[in-house]
Amino acid sequence: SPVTVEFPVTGMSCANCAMNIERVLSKKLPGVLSASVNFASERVSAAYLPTVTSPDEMAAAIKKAGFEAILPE
Ligand code: 9UX
Repeated sequence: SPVTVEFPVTGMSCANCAMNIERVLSKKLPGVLSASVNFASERVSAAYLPTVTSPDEMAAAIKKAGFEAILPE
């Protein structure tokens, strides 16, 4: 079953950055069902299948795209 996660992401300079991160997560990372990035609050909310992917993989994809995710402990 899907699990949701929410965490901060830093390094966004404009609103299109948020759309870029959404695209990276939802189109390039198998197992991510949906991703929503709020530019103003600098937060990511995502639904994913824990048998397929993980917040660590999301953070790695975000970092590769030039941003920094701050995962919960
Ligand atoms: Mo805005 Mo972000 O011009 O990767 S899209 S800086």
